[in-house]
Amino acid sequence: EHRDLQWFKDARFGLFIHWGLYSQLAGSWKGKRYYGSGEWIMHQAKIPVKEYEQVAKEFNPTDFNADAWAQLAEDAGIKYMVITAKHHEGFAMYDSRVSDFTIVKASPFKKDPMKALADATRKRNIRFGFYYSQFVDWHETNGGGNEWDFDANKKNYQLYYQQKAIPQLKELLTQYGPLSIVWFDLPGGLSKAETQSLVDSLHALQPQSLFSSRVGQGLGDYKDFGDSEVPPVPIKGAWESIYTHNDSWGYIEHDMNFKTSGEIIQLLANVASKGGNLMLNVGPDGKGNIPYYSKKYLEETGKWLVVNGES
Ligand code: JFZ
Repeated sequence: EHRDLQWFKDARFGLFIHWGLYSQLAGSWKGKRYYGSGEWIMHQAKIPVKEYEQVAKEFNPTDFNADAWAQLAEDAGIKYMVITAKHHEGFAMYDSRVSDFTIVKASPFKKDPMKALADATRKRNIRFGFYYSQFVDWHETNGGGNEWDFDANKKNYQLYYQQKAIPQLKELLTQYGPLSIVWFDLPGGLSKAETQSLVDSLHALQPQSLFSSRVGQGLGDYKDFGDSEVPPVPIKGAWESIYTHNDSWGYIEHDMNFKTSGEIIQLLANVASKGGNLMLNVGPDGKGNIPYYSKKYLEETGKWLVVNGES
């Protein structure tokens, strides 16, 4: 297959967005504050599925504005956007028929923000893609990772892939127009042959869509380095470094350790000098607002790029 990697190699700068029910929790559960990766709070606090489901009832991101997010990306000089359609918590941030645990069915918001974002980015020629946690799903009996509610020895990962992950990935690849990227994460539960058939069946739906290396078994279309990792020397081929703007991927109210625009520009230059892309993450809050400092420093970065950058 001849998948077009040129746009990706030329892109240099992507925006990663982690947004889900964890954004509503904002790093706190039952009065206790957590730090690190806010999107891992269900795991950190060992929150039972039944209790975690209640968070959806409080999640109503009425400030969400797809055009404002896409405009910020454009102003920052960003060429592609990847957003969490479903993270490890198992909550679909889009209209899924496969599960009831979705923003449309389980939250008072009732709308599909991913549809709006797909449209808003397309209007601005920003490439669009979804992050999807294909193995880890703490909401499901047979999903990877939740061993506080469910017995690890009784898990049937194949069943989870058949009943949730694959049907949801097919929805994402058929209902949002062209997807430039499907950003898989943390592989598990599948052999190389099974991963190959997963990849083939999904690529059949959108042959041009690039799959991240974390689809597993060396079957991705480009290479992702570990979090906050830049190779020491130039690397050939298509690759990406991922960093988050502060210390967490998902929104944490008490995490103010944001990189300044100067630091973002240095990071961009370092990654670009080695031949790769920087995908920088922001974590919008439970109301749908991108944090003030993320907006400010991204806008400053974009202004610098207009004056000093290539495009
Ligand atoms: C994963 C997720 O668990 C995390 O919540 C976040 O979404 C991040 C972008 O991806 O975490 C990882 C996955 C792989 C590595 C490190 C963290 N790795 O390969 O170094």
